[in-house]
Amino acid sequence: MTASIIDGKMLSAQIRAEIALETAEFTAKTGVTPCLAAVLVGDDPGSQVYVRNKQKACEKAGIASQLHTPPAKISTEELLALIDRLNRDPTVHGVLVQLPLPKQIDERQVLEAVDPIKDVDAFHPENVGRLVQGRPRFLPCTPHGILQMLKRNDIPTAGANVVVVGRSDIVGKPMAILLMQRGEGGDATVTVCHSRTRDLAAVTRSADILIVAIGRPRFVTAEMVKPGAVVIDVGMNRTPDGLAGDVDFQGVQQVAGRITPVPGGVGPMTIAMLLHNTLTAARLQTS
Ligand code: BQF
Repeated sequence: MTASIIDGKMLSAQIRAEIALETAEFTAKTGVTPCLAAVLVGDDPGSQVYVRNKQKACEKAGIASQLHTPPAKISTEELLALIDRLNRDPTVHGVLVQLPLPKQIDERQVLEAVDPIKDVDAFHPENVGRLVQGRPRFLPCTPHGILQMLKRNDIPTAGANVVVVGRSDIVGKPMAILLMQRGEGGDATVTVCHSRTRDLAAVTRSADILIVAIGRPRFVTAEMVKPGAVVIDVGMNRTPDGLAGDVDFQGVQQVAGRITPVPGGVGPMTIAMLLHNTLTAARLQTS
C-alpha cells in the first residue's frame, strides 16, 4: 500500500475562504470587524514565524489583527497588565499569547488572565472545563483542525480505534477528549500513549487512526503502523536537514492508507481554526 496524502494546505485555504465569506457577512450586518490581538514575548524566531502566519491569515480573511511585542525580560506582572488592557478593549475580540513564554514568566497565571470570552486558543481553565463537559465555547485550534481534516476527507471516527501519541495540554489531551465525546467527530475508542507506555509499537499498530504529537523527529516508523491506517503527524521539528514531523514520512507512507505531510498538513489547519475562533469570539461579543 502507498498512502494518499491528506492536503492540509489546500483544505485550510478552502476553510479560510469560507471564514472570509462569513466574516464579510458579519461585518456587513453589524459594522464590527473581528480583531485578534497577538502577544509575542521576546524574539524567538520560530514564534515570530508562527505569529506572522496568524496575522497574514487574519488579513486575508478580513479579520483585523494587533501585534504586541514586549521584551523577553518583561515581568509576569507587566504581562498581566497588558493582557488586562486587551481584555478591557472592546475593539479586541480575541487575545492570544504565543507560547512558549520565557522561563521567568508564570505561564499558568498568564493563560488564566485571558478573558475566557476572548480566549481563542481555548487554554483558559474555564474553556478546558467546558470542553471536558461537552459544552465548548471554543475548540483548541490544533485538535479542531485535525477533526476537520478527518471530517472533510470522509474519515469516520465513530467506532474507530484511535491512538493518540503524546499527552500535552495543547494537543494530545484535548484531542483524546474530543475524540471520545459523544456525537459528530467523536464516538471513537481512544488510547493515549506517552513516554511510559509499554510496548508502544503494539499499541500504535492497533490504530485505525494514529495521531502523533510528541516533538521527536521521525519517531514513528513503518513497523509501528497498521497497513491502511490514517496517520496524522502533528510534529514540527527543526533538524539539521530541515523541518521534520514526528513520523518517518518516507517509511510510513509505504504502509499507511492516508498520511499528512509536514509542512502542509496539520499546521495550516491550526491557523484556519484560529480564524474560526476569532470570528466566534466577535459574534459572542456583539449584540
Ligand atoms: C505548514 C507551533 C510548536 C510549538 C508552538 C503552517 C504553522 C506551521 C506549519 C503555524 C505551531 C505550529 C504554531 C505550517 C502555529 C503550527 O505549512 O505546515 C502554519 O504557524 N503553526 C504555533 O503558534 O506555535 C507552535 C508548533
